[in-house]
Amino acid sequence: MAHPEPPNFLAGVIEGFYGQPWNQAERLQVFERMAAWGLNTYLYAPKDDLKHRAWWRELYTPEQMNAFADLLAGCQTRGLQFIYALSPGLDIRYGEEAELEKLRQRFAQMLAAGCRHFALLFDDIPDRMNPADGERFGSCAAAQAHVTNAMARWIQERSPGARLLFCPTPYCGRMAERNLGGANYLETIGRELRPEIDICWTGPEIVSREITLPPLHALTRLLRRQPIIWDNLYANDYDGRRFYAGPYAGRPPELRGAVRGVLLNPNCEFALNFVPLRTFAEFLRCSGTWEPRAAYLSAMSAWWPHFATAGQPVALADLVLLVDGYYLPFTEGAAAEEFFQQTRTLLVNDPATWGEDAVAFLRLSARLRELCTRLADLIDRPLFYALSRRLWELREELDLLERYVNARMVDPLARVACHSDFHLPGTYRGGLVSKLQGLLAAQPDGSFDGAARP
Ligand code: GDL
Repeated sequence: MAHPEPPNFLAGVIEGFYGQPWNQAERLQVFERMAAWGLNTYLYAPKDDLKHRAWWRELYTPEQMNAFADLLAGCQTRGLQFIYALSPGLDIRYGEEAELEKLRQRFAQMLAAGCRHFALLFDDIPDRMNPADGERFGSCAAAQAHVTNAMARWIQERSPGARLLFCPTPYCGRMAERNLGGANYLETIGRELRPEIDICWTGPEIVSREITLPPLHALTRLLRRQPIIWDNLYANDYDGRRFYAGPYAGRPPELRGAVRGVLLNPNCEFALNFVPLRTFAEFLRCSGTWEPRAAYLSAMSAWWPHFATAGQPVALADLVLLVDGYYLPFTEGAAAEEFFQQTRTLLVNDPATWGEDAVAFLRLSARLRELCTRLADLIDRPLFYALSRRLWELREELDLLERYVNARMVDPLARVACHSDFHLPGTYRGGLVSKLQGLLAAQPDGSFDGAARP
């Protein structure tokens, strides 16, 4: 079958996070949304598919290949391109022909199922090689360029016009500054990697609050090509307590002209990616200035029908208040930020002066807590399961704060200790991780101080 030429600008989704990969139904659903919203590329790279990384030499079973064939068909019928990624960097011996042969076998299996585009990822690996490779190549960059170029030639012969993506070992500004991967890594890659190979980049940080143009221009000169942004803005695999459902933000619309593509590596929980993908797709299409809050509110209205319940309905304003608390890694949404600031001010003030402020806090907190309870009746169970631990935790904190405020209101001057039978030592904020978290205090400048807490 004739394949359409791939679009030059890659816009889409990377399933590239740590943790449980999405299931087949979720992937097909993401394809549906991507096609509806004008995205064109899905990159398969779940870190914890054993055969993507740890067991990169192992062929898939026929059953696993059937599942891939369905995914490939799912992309093809929707005009999306499917990119299959392998991450061999944990233990590959770059100079050995047998290792290249393993890579060819893995890609041949995917080619036979109809896959045309590929990626080799060298992120999150040890930045050293075995002595034989060190002697032959001199640097990780040269070794990776050798393997990737060889695979590029091999793929082109079998899949003319194929895209091949490469993720460098230093894949963000901070890592490059620290010379991860060795001195002059990016220069070497820029010089030695065939020019048609795309290079992934996450911005100044692994999770970049902002991605601006001047550093990208410098990077483009170094790499001798524009990069592809692997955007971790919404990735939440590094913090199980959070998810991000705020608007795509911190990137100028001009970004689109400075890179070969932008691919989003989103929340692990598939159900929580509605607003991220929708606002991201809208950002890529927008002309003029980008208004993240407006895009968010419009996406929230579109997401709202997914919150139908078997019990009391959920008001859109309440939902916005909740999701504002799970917005972006570095920012809360306006309603959540205001609630937090008001609560903090209340608690530092003398309870004798609280008056209406305490009543306002109790009203808003109860509204949010009530919403958390109501969401247990969500008809969309995967959505509820994705939310439930966070809802539980939030409800518990609100409940404790309300008990505290109520206790102080009864007798503002007594300052008797506040106890709650629902927040007892051991079961409330207990466990090893919590204890370890208490050992070091994060300072405002990002450093840590062990002396700050006894
Ligand atoms: C990373 C990993 C990615 C992970 C993300 C967020 C890249 C290139 N690699 O470093 O798999 O999901 O951070 O934790 O971003």
